[in-house]
Amino acid sequence: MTTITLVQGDITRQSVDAVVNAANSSLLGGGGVDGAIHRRGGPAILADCRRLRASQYGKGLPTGRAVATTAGELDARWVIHTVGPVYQGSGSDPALLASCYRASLEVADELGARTVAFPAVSTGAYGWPMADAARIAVEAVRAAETAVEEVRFVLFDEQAYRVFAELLR
Ligand code: AR6
Repeated sequence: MTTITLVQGDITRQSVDAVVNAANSSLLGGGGVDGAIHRRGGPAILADCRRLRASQYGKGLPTGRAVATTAGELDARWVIHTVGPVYQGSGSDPALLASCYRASLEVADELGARTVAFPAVSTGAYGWPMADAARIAVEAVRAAETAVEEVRFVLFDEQAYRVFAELLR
């Protein structure tokens, strides 16, 4: 039974088994959550990402997929990198966003992670409207068959927190 919890704050400050990164397919860093994770987690994360690019992800990590690295200096054992879809209005595919959550939880299960912190994937630079992204995220987690005991959504601002809280009421 997976419990969904909500926190307003910075995902890099969470103590969990795995922190999910809203990455891009290059796996080589960026802004938002990605920038914050690499800054606070230190260079070991990027070193692992480069190894992934040099081995099984030569062309990058496809949208909707997930892969784990060390969490470096974060208070976590792993970072699970997932690539959300860029929002494209009516042409956007919610299944790809749902896949980020499902794939991340599959990786968490392979690792044996029991507590996993997620950001609201695709709702920053990738432009997905928060209300829609939150509904997709919660539905995907609820539908997942996983041994993860706690899925913690970490929302950066109060408005995002309220959107998730309303959905979970
Ligand atoms: N903790 C929790 N949430 C955060 C934090 C934080 N430290 N910082 C931002 N958010 P984004 P995306 C929120 O842009 O939309 C990067 O450059 C933010 O307010 O991080 O999936 C990558 O390299 C928003 O609600 O991810 C990619 O190129 C949510 O996290 C691209 O951005 C996601 O915003 C991915 O874009």
